[in-house]
Amino acid sequence: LDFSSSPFSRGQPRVGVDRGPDVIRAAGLVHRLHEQGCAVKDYGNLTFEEVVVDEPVGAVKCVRAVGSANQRLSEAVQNVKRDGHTSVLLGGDHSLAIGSIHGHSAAVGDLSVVWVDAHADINTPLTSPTGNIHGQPMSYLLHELQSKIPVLPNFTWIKPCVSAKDLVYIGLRDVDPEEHYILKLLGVKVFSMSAVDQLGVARVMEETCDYLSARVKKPIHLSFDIDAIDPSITPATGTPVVGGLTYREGVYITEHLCQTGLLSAVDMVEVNPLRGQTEQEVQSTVHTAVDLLLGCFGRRREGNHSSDYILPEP
Ligand code: EXY
Ligand code: MN
Ligand code: MN
Ligand code: MN
Repeated sequence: LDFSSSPFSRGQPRVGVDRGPDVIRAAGLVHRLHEQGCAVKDYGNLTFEEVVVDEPVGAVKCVRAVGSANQRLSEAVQNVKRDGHTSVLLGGDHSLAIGSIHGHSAAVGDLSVVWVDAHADINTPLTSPTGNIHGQPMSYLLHELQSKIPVLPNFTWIKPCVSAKDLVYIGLRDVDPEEHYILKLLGVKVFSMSAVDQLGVARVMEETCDYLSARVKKPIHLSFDIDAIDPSITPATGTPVVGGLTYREGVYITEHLCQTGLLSAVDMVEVNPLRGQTEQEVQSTVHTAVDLLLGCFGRRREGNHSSDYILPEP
């Protein structure tokens, strides 16, 4: 698997989320993936051209910077996928899902998207209450919302590439009224925290995979926002919301998706080391992000061993 990491924060107003990739690396992610038998290539941080003048367009902030960074990211992800690798994006804020999903789809065609988040991130530029693009990425990617998206500078390269029927949300608990309207209008499959409480995570994952593979089995893009996990475990993030997934529920989601054999790209976003009150809060957030990624790539809590292991003889 190949990393494209994007120390990018302009999809939201808080400093520090651009340091997410470096703290996740410093926690030994690449080494631990190697240990569990994954061939890993780390491309290092992508660099983005500086956008000097970036006045809001309507209410939407940092449009040009977000547009050009995602164009660069999309190309990086396309290269990784065309080389036949699994793409891992370390963010950065969740606006990066635009380039990550766009690039993934440009290389492999139709995708299933599993979006694990406290938030739906499906505001259009015209419904957004904040103007922050990290609350909007899905709106640019869905075919069904194309007619609701105004022309924006540096966004014209984006082609909608996901169908509403191929999208599943898990963990939602902070959805704006306009977003709720959109989810109902498009009939998007949502497992909110209420559904996780009701069904349990095992049934949520079973139903997620049944739903997504009911027609054809498509490659899966997992977009994991660390704020999906409860802030008692992952507090170092920009928009924490109480009542989230437990560590175990989060890891179960990754183990289950790994077992499908269809996981083709993963985003791990919104880790912000500057939002932790203490070093312990930062470490807990970062270690959880690492464990979720290890779960995506084969780590099992029952234990693992390589297929060529030979028990030593005395
Ligand atoms: N729904 C709010 C907005 O659109 O601004 C909050 C979005 C927070 C997004 C976080 C990263 O997932
Ligand atoms: Mn390669
Ligand atoms: Mn998000
Ligand atoms: Mn979120």
